[in-house]
Amino acid sequence: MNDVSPVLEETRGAVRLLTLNRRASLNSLTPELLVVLRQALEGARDDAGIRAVVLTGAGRAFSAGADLATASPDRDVRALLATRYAPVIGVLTQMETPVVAAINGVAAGAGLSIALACDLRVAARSARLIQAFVRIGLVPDAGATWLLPRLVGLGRAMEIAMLGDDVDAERAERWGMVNRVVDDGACLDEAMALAERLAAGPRSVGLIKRALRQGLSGDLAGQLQVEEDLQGLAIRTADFTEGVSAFLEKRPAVFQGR
Ligand code: T3D
Repeated sequence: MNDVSPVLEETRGAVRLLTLNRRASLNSLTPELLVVLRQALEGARDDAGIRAVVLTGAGRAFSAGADLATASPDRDVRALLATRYAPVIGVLTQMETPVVAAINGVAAGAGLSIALACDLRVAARSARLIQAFVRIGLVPDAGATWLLPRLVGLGRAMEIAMLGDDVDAERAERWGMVNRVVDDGACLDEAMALAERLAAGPRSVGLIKRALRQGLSGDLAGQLQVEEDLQGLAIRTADFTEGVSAFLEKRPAVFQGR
């Protein structure tokens, strides 16, 4: 019996670091890993002391997607997607706590979908992002067909998904799939630095995430309403009071995330 967790958790100040941990198969995704990952994300979401999350992979990969060693045409893939993958994508995109992906190496298939569902992405220079589904006769899943065109536009999404070619880190940055490319050894440090900045930010960081995520699905009139609601919340936070006081007193603001 293997008692090593498929997702490692570590707390660094106000940042929770989650590491996909099946390195022998490039952190391929099993139903068990997806359950543990969802629980770890929910734990971070529900912990008042955690104000940002970093998600990365152990070893030389972020994740190579679904574990193909156990894939089979007989599998109830609809149930698998609905009960294992969708909840992970749901919590990643709906939790107010921002999530930064440190794409330390290859991210393929549903492993890439999970990275695309994070709020910011830092890629190691040697990382490859691969919509590998078409290579094995599948359709992109775990939100990829929704997330990818919103990041790169429809034309580029068509190319990436239908050809399934490797997208190197530099092209991923040019096309908007990742926010930063850094030297290989610096990927986690850069992601942690971004997460620490977010963790030191005001409560409105989480409200901004909500606003931008909701805006992807709605129309302008609806979004103006979303902004009214969220600004109504933001203006009553202690962080807004602190932000204005700090501005008037010409000093850096010290936010508490509330
Ligand atoms: O049923 C369902 O679950 C449906 C849901 C599907 C969602 C999906 O994610 S479908 C897409 C699944 N992923 C892939 O098709 C990618 C498969 N992997 C690759 O194409 C390559 O491994 C990579 C391009 C990612 C990396 O290539 P490379 O040359 O750097 O590494 P490698 O030698 O191919 O892999 C290293 C080891 O990891 C190797 O095992 P070994 O020979 O050392 O014992 C390889 O078999 C294993 N591995 C890599 N990817 C997977 C995997 N084992 C299981 N599942 C994998 N996805």
